[in-house]
Amino acid sequence: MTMFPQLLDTAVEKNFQEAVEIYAGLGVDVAKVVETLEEIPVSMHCWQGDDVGGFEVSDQGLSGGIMATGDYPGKATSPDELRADAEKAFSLIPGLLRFNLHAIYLESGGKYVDRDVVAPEHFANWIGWAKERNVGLDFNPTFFSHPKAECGTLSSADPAIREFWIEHAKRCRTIAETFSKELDDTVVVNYWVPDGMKDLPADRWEPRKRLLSSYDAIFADELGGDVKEALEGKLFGLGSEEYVVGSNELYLGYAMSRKKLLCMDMGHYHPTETIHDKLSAAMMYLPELLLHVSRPIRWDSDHVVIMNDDLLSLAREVVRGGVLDRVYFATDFFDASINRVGAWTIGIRSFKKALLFALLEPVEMLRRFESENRGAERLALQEEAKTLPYAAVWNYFCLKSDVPVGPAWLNSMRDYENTVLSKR
Ligand code: RNT
Ligand code: ZN
Repeated sequence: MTMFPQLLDTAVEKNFQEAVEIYAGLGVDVAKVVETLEEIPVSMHCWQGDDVGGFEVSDQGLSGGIMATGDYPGKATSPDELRADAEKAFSLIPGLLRFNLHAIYLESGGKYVDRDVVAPEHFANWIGWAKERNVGLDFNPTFFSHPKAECGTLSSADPAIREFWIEHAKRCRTIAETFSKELDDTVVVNYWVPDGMKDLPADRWEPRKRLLSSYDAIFADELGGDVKEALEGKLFGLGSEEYVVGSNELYLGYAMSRKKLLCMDMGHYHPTETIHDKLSAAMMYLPELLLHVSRPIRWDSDHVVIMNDDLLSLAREVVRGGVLDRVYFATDFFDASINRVGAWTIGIRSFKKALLFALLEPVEMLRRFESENRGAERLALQEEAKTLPYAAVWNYFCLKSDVPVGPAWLNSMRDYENTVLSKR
């Protein structure tokens, strides 16, 4: 079995000191960067751990225009397994993490509890775990994988179906409120509904009107605690290729007029459209945003995040805009074809690396070149930044955070697979 060597602490520290000097020469204060990175929370999505299955007693199967493909062995089949797997991933990822739950991850003691009766008591174990681990929780109502979600949810033409899902959402708000009070923390709730049509609709208007009035009904009551609510639009999904009721424009307007957050998922736009340029536009009007950190490939919006240009561009915009305190980061991908603890770790380590890369860029110099119309220097310095020793800073950050440095985390993943996951 391949064992990846762990770098010596002394080598990590030495390389780090060299990097500090190199960056200082470009006006970048590395110590400050590391401090900033440490404080940026990323909300790790629970659903990579079990392919978006959840723990409802009657298994509905994944539906709603999203799909997890692959059958790599070892997925979590109970809340305890999911918690153990998440903890394993936590031990491999540096810096602050939160945990992002969906309503279908309830624990109902073997009884079937339908969506319109979910309550805080079904999340008591999660709250206990979060307290013990000192990790914040975020939440999502689940508007998919349910017989009443087959022909729309909050935009359905059938008032009884709408009522059912409005009730679900209201109950989820109470759960989030409980999280916030119990953990004395801000909780982000994200609303994503799969409502849409495969082919040319006769009417694009009425479903949108109904969706808006459903949301207005959901949000009618003030919530206690500190709960932030975001709406996530989408261009298309599997089986909703032509029309998705909750589109980006609809939710941008809704978020602005109702003082909610807009959630932008990196995989929810035209296949070649990226979201980094949208931040400085949307945030002229929106105080806060939720970002779903993901990676689209062709028709799929949820591949494991890697440090590609899209990710770097997004990190840059948040950093350069100085809006780290106005943006919430949540990961959203699900790959059932690889080790799931590995998927979480790859994705979130990559995202944190991208944030670090952005924080280390010599932005002051770049801005000066820009104002002096020195385009070659501006471009050259951005290219040179790609070969600056950011990896030395990353390694130091991992060491300081007490997680494996470099590919050594793979030893731990493999060990967990052999001793735990493969026994399931
Ligand atoms: C689906 C959305 C949504 C889901 C999760 C499970 O296209 O991206 O965020 O992935 O709610
Ligand atoms: Zn998403």
